[in-house]
Amino acid sequence: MSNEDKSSNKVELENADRRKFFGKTALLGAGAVAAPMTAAMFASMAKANASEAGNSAFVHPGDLDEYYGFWSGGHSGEVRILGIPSMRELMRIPVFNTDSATGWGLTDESKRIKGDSAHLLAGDSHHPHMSMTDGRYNGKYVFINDKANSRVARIRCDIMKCDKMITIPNVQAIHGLRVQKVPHTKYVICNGEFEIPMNNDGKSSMRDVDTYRSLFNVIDAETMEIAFQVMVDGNLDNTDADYDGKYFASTCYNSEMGMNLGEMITAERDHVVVFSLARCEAAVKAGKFKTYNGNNVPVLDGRKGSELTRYIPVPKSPHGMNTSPNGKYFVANGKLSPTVSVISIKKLDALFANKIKPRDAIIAEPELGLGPLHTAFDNKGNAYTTLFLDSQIAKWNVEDAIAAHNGKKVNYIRQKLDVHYQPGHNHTSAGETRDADGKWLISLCKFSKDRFLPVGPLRPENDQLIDISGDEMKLVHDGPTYAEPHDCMIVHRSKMKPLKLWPRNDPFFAETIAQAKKDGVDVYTQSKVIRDGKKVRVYMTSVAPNFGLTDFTVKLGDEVTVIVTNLDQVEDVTHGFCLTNHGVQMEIGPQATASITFTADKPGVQWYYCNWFCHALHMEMRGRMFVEA
Ligand code: K7E
Ligand code: CUA
Repeated sequence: MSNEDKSSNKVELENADRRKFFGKTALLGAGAVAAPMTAAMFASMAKANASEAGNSAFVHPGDLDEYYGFWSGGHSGEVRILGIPSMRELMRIPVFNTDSATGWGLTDESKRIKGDSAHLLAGDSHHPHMSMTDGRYNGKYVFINDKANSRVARIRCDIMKCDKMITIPNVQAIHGLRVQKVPHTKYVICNGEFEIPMNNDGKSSMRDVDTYRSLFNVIDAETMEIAFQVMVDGNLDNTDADYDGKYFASTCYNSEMGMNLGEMITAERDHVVVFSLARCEAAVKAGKFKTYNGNNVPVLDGRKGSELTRYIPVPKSPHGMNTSPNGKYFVANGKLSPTVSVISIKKLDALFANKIKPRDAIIAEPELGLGPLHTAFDNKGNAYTTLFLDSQIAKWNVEDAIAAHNGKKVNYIRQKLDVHYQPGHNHTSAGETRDADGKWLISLCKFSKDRFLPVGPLRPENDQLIDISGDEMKLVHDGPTYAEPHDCMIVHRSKMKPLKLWPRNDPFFAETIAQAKKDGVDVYTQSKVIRDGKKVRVYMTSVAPNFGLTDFTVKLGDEVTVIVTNLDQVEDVTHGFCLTNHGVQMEIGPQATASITFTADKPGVQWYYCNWFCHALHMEMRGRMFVEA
C-alpha cells in the first residue's frame, strides 16, 4: 500500500463512520468498512496514517499547520485566520465590526483608521484577497470589501490588523473584490453592485431607472485612494484579474436594470464586462472623465460601445468570476444556468482590436449541474465548481471541456462530490495564484442542517475541507463557522512573516505617539497626566503585573484619553485596559501603544483593570480613577 492509498483509506473510514452515525444510507466507499471501529481503534489508525500520509488533515497537538487560511466573516464584519488543514481558528481580525476584546471601533487608533465611517458599527465582509507579486501571494496585505457600507479595508499581515479603510463614493454595495496579480498588486479592483443615479442627491431622477449606473472601482493598493471608476451597463457582481497585467473581468447579472426580482431575471443572457487597464489609465491621463456628487474621483465611461471595455454575452445571471492559475481563462459561473462560460484571455487582444465578435472569446461552456456559483483550480488542469442547488462540487477538466465544445466526444466531468449543504464559494490551496498546488479545497457551505449538534434556530455555516491531492476528491473535515464566510483564500505559511512584538513607533499608533511628544511625554519611559482645558490625557506604561499609574484624578465632565504603552518584551504578553461602567476596554500588545477616549461622567472612585490574563498577579493589576464632582 502506498502512502496515498493509506491516506485515502483513512478518509473513507472517516466518511463512512460519520454517515453511519447520522443514519445515512448513502455510504461512500462502504466496502472499506469491514467491521465497526471503536473510537480508540480509529484514533490510533488516524494517527498512524497521519504520520505516513502525504496529505493528511490530522495536525497533532503542538504541530503547526502548513497553510494560513483567511476567511471572510460575512455579516459579522470581521476576517478570521484558520490553520489548514487542521481548520483550527487561529485569530479574528475585527474590521467593519466592533470588538470589545481588542477595542476595535472603540480605540482612538481604530477610529482614525475607520475615518469617515468610524460611527458605523456594522459591516458585511465577503472577499478577502492577498496582495501579489508576479502572480504569487507576497504576504503583505489582505484586502476585504464591506458590501453593507460600500467600504474596502486593508489588513497589514505583519501585525494582522486593519490599517486602512475607505468608503467608495458614487456607488452602493461594494461586492466582488480581487487584486491585480501581475506585475504586482498596484491596484485593488472591486464592483459597485447596486445601481444608483450618478448624482444621487435626492433632487432629480430618483425614480428614473434610466439614470441608474453601476461602477467598477480601481483602488491604489498602497495609498488606499481611488485611482478611477468605470461606468458600465448593467450592474456588477464578481471580478478577477488576468496574469498579464492587462485585463480585469466582472460578471453582470441584471443587465435588464430591473428593480425587482421578476424584472431582474427576464433576459436569457447577461454579460461579462472586460476592462482594458492600459486604455483606462490612458483615458484618466488624457482627462477623459467626469466627476459626480461633488467629489473629484475620475469616472470613465465604459458603457457599451466604449473603447475601454468589451461586453461578452453569457447565459443568465452569472455570479462568480475566476481566473485559471495557468493564466489562460476567465471562468464565469452561470448561477441560473447550469453552465460555466470559459473565456480565452488570449483572444481578448483580438476582441479589443474588433477582429473577433464578443462570443468568439468563449471557447467552452460546459454543463456542470444546477446553480454553479464559484470555481477553483488545481495545478493539473482541473476546475472545481460549486453547485449551490445540487449541494455538490463538480470536478471537471478544462481542456476536455474545450474539446467537447469543439465537437469532440469526451466526458469533461471527473467527479461530483456531495457537500453539506448548498455551497457558495470554494477555494483551493493557493488556487488563485501561480502557486496553485492541488492539495486542498474548501467548500463554504451555506447550510449545516444535521451536521452538528443543534444550537437553536440559528445554525452555523459549514466550511468543509476536501483533499484533492488524489484522483478523487475526499471530504475530510466539517468546520462549523459563524455568520457568514462567503469566501476564503489559502496561502502557504512560507509566504507569511507575522511579527512577534509590535515595532516601537509603528504607523498604527504614530499619531498617538506624536501627540505624546507634543505633550512632552516619552511613552516608553514615562507615566504622566496632562491637562489641556477640559481634555485630560493620561499616559501610563504597563509591565506585568503593574500599570505605571495606580491612580489618576480628573474632574466630572472631562474628556479623558487614556494612553497605555505595554513595555513587556515577552512574546504573547498582552495587557488590557478596562474601565468599569464606562464601556471602555482595549488590547495593548507587547510594545504597543493604544489609546481610548471617553467622558468622565460618573463621580467618585472608578476602578480600571487589566482584562487580559497576563500574570499570576493579573487580578491585582488595577488602579483608581478619582472623579471630582
Ligand atoms: Cu458568491 Cu459575496 Cu462572493 Cu457570497 S458572493 S457566495
Ligand atoms: Cu496585565 Cu492582566
